[in-house]
Amino acid sequence: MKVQPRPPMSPPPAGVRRSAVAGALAATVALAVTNLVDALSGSVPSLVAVVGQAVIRNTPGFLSRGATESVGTADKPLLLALIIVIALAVGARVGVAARRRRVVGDVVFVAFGLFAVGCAASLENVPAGGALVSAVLAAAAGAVTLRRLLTAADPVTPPAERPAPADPVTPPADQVPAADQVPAADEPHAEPGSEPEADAPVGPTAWPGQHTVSRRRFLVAGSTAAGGAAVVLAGAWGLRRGLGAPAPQASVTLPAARDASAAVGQATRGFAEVDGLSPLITPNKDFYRIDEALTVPRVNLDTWRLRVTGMVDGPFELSYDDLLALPLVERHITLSCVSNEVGGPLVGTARWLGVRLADLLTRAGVQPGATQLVGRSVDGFTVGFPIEAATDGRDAMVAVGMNGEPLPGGHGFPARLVVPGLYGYVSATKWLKEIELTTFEAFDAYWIERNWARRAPVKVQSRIDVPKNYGRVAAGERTVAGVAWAPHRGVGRVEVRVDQGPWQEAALGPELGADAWRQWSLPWDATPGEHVITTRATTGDGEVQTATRHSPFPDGATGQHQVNVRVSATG
Ligand SMILES: Nc1nc2c(c(=O)[nH]1)N[C@H]1C(S)=C(S)[C@@H](COP(=O)(O)O)O[C@H]1N2
Ligand SMILES: [Mo]
Repeated sequence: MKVQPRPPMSPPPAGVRRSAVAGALAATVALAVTNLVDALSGSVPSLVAVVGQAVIRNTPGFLSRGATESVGTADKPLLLALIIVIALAVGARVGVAARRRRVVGDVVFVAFGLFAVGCAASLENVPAGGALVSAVLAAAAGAVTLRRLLTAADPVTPPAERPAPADPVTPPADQVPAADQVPAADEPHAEPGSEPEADAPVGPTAWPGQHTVSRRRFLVAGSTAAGGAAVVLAGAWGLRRGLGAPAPQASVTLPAARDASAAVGQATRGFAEVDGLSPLITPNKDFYRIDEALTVPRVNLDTWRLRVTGMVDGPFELSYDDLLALPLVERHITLSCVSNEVGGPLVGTARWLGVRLADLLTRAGVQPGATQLVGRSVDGFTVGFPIEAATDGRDAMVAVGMNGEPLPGGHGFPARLVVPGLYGYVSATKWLKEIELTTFEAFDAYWIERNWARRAPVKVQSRIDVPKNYGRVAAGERTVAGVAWAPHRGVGRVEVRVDQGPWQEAALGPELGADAWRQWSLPWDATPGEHVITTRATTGDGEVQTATRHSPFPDGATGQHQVNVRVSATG
């Protein structure tokens, strides 16, 4: 299609409303194309995701905290939806602007493409060349669609020279494009006429039937564009759902641990009979997921390497197979998020299989003066924690397995850090690619740059799972039950208090080691009325969970979990 400016004898421009629809549809087509590139390439995220990721990276800490506090883990879908809405709104506006000067549309689509490529270039794991291809295809598809739709939206006008058609309803066939044929933008039209702003042109140049014909033509062109976008999106979806390559985990067989954690077997059943109590081991599909990755980073196992670098005598790198060939340990470790509110869901316990960090550090030879271990992800996310947490005897590891399976994509495949006793944001890098030994003076990790605390040991917490907050129960013999954790130090005791009554010691479930949470339960003779149940835990080394409430920022929430329960008289 030629992209020259319209000749002076151009017909009146399309109506505002149709032009806006045309612009929004063109934007939809452009976004759909980037979605297809995503599905086909497996490595170039859709440009919506690319822009969204750049937005996340550039959002100041206090703003992202506000977002998480107000909408929680819905923040990512909301961000994506917002970007799509903005893109369609801008598209609509551009459609209106381009109805007189088509080139405006071309310019804006190219500008959006360049903007997306700029965003991609700022992200570590988005191939710039791939993003460029995606942007070029999207800009071309968007610009061409817009031109075609605007032309289809142009009012159909009879030639000035000819008399009005004899048939008052049907204009001469040669003046009316067939309904399914979208004329080129520069197709000559004879009648400059007046410039109607409305979709139904009336006035001296209108002829009977004109409105119907032009409307039908636009409807056909518009539905073709919408249908095309739908087909492209469905194709992309299908490709991602199984028609494409199988998940890389499928080709992995994990070796057994040389040194498996004790007490798995029967013990892992825990207090299975208490309805509503968290299972002792959190199934992978139920394990909370927190990260700033808008789309799960996809790692090519053939080229992926884990590098140990920085203040070490002998830096080295490992392939996935190298890593699996090292001695593996398997441990139950409770992982929790610093953003977890008292009583919140951002905590879970898994059986992690991996290589002890201490082994890797011994091999590298940490130089004196190094204080901080930085874990870097393929997408540029970083954590940092004191090197002692890897060398003081605890089972800090580079994990490759979670509950007997290769790490799921959302939990860091192919490898991640797990450090007992530290919140995830300072320790648990997923999609790990580099372990760098450095100092705290030399480097601030991702969330430290956003003002969260540099040191973040997990605070002792106990959570009531049963009964539910604001739940109703019938009077009689009930059970109060939950989980308590103080990874690395262990849980020594859990206590429960009903209303202002005495603290009562709960029974503890099976012990999976100091790094894993404990289930607990206590029989409760529930009497009719409203009750407040409170719990607190004490660590293995004697620290009692404080009642003082504090928000998660900057180093983890404190306070005791309480639930309100209404007990109804039986019968
Ligand atoms: N690459 C990467 N790793 C990451 C994060 C992230 O944003 N990116 N978030 C961390 C945080 S804040 C937490 S709490 C844990 C959560 O791990 P999970 O999603 O497997 O539960 O991952 C950590 N590792
Ligand atoms: Mo977190």
